[in-house]
Amino acid sequence: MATELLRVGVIGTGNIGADHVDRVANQVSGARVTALFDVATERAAELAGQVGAVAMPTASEVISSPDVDAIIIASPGEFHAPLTLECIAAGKPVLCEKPLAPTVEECESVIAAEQASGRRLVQVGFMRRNDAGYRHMKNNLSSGAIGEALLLHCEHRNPDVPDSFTSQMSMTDSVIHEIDTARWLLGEEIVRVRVISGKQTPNAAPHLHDPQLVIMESQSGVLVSVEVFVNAKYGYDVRCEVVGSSGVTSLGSQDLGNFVSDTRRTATMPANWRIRFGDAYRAEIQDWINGIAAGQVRGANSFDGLCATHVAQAAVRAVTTGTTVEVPVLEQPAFYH
Ligand code: NAD
Ligand code: ISE
Repeated sequence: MATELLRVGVIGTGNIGADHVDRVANQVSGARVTALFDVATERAAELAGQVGAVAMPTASEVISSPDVDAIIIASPGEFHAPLTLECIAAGKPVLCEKPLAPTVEECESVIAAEQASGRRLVQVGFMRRNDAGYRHMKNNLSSGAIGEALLLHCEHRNPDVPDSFTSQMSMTDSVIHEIDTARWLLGEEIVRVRVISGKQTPNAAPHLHDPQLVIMESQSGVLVSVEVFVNAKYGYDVRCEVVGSSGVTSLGSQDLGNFVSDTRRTATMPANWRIRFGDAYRAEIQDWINGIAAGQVRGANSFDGLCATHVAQAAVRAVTTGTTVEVPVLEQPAFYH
């Protein structure tokens, strides 16, 4: 007998939402897209036509639809918490893009509702946990191959950002990935954060500090440095290195292959996050679908989302005040063990 496909609704069909629609429809197994919503109704309708789904008039109708078993939220961050709360109230699993919510209070409301529902339903889109390179680093750490982690160095370079992008958004939109990665790789919490801005690139809008250097410290004292440079121009470049007590494990700039012409060898690198993390997004969505079939949340959960937002908010305060900001260490509820 053929297995029933998971029926997925997608809310927000912009950059990453449209990619997720394509992934569910064409790149992974076990699911199909049945309903979409975007405030840009024409875009949602066009996409729905391409994948045999229905464009619905509101997000609430997607969530409550009897033709939807699970939901992906890919709207801007400010709508994540209210939509996630609706999914929990409907008892439906949800993959919410990062951040779980921009404020700690909203993340807490999601955690409270999820626990009250008695079922873990929420996964947060920290897809670097599904990237082969980061997984390799995590294995090298947990196997003891490099000894004890002492330092974690990260680089996060985007080619460019719109003029509306702020120094604070470098923390909440970009560095939040390194915050989750650091927690996941080190297996402990970040306890303080400081942000330093030095010489400015001439390519950033005048209001944006770019690049910035974020220095964090973990519970056991591991120092985590993140260079965030969102107008690096030359490409999308994410690198990471853990220095351990007896070795080093790292993830370099991604090489997409090279060509030789006119006596020159040219290497190609990703132009954006879509290309760099394409395999990771696919693995994330496949794992989410498989997890739902097994009644599990396999990726970052809403407690991870809360912790990441706590650190990101501390980093925002660090940008604004120029001081070192302490981050409270939260006790993980047994529900999320
Ligand atoms: P985007 O602006 O391209 O797309 C957002 C879409 O949401 C737009 O089509 C917009 O019309 C729609 N929208 C706005 N208000 C809405 C509402 N109330 N209900 C439903 N739809 C609404 O943005 P994006 O780059 O696709 O980012 C969307 C989310 O995904 C953000 O939270 C972002 O942080 C996250 N994101 C994650 C990654 C990643 O690497 N995991 C990469 C990019 C974006
Ligand atoms: C974007 O929103 C993402 O989440 C990408 O993964 C990240 O690299 C980029 O800096 C963000 O703007």
